Amino acid sequence: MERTHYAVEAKNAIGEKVKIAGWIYETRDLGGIGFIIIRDKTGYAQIVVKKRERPDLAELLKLPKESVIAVEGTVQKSDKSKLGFEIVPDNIKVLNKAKAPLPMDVSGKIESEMDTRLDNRFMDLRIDKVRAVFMLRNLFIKGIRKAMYENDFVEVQTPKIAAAGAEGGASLFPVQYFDQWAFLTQSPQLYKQMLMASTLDRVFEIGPAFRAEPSDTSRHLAEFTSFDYEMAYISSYEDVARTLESIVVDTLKFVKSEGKPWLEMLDKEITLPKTPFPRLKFDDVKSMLEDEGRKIGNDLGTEDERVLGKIMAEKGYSAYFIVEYPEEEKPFYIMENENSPGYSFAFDLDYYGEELASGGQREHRYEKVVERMKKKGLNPKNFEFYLKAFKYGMPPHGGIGLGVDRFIAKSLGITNIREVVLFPRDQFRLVP
Ligand code: AMO
Repeated sequence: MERTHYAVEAKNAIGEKVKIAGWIYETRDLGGIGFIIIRDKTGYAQIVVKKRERPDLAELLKLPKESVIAVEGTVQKSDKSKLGFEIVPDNIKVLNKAKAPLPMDVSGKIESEMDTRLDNRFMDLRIDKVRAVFMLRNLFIKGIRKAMYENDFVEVQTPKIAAAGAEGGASLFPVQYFDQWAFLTQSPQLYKQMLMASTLDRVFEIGPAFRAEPSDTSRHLAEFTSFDYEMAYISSYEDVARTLESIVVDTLKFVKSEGKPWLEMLDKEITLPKTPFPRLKFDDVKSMLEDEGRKIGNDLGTEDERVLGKIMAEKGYSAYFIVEYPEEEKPFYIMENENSPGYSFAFDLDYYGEELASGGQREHRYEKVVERMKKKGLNPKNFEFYLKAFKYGMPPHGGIGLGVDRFIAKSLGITNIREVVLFPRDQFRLVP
């Protein structure tokens, strides 16, 4: 192995022999002595080289920035280095020389355009603040999984190529599937629901979802990461909402405690949302917004959500549910509220003035699902594979879909969702 320690770990190995490896961040030539600062995933280490010990010092210091080297040497304390330690090398090996000039600045001193950064994402990630975002993203995913396992959910993987969409035809991506047409799934909706008739009971998935959305916004992508769960034997949508609230809070607590070094690097803090998250009835939200001079129909637009976000922030809430939406704008799989015609058991979770998740109690009665499909202009024949699961013992159930990229961006106070996605896909970007 070229490495025994990461850069930051070397600090705890004073007096020991270590092997570290990474990219040359900077070199400094002070005549008889030279410094090479290398960077790896964890941070930086300084190599101090004396000319009389390395006659090739000048050459070493001329290595282009971002070349990859491996260093074997002894760690010593250093009061002069701001890292507090340096490495006296026995051996320096050049693993690969970088070409110059670099396609972008990676010192973090000159800010590059978003497009330049995304075109060179591999290099963009060498910037501390960018790397920190993705180390935190890793913790968000880990935190969600941990919370779900603790709540007895089973992790599943459902197909991403399917014969029918669940979230409206306009945003489907067709794919040629052998000699027929198929679609990239917009969400695992149909599959997670079918699993409720399977005894798996409580399932979750973290996976890609595809939407052919031509909208060029800072919160929509053509491919995003969706966190979905579905749970059976609920008695109302409240069971689903309560679960979501605890998953969101537990995940944020986990990231807050495990992500300290990365949060510090970003100079950010995670603020835990005030609990319990308010449950605002759609009609009350409508009145609140109409008092602000907004005209509201059966759904909320981006600007309505933003205004509501402001009102709720003034009351100290960053997360809140909007419950009991009119059924008209909600998908066929949502249960109507029979005691309150025109309304449904659908809810959204909004977070800092933006929709983060939607879900609710589903219609689990075969005849009623078929009825709702027809009402929404869908042909039940195209959904036979799904409807079959409702004929032979489908328990009452509900669930949610949450946009993971939005969750991360909003929690970190990042405006553009592309900042938290490694290789974002939108209508203008298919490579890298
Ligand atoms: P919905 O369509 O509301 O619901 O999607 C759920 C959540 O996914 C996120 N999201 C997106 N994120 C980035 N780019 C996009 N283009 C995009 N579209 C959606 C949002 C949204 O709240 N099947 C239902 C969920 C359910 O009822 O279980 C669904 O997909 O954060």
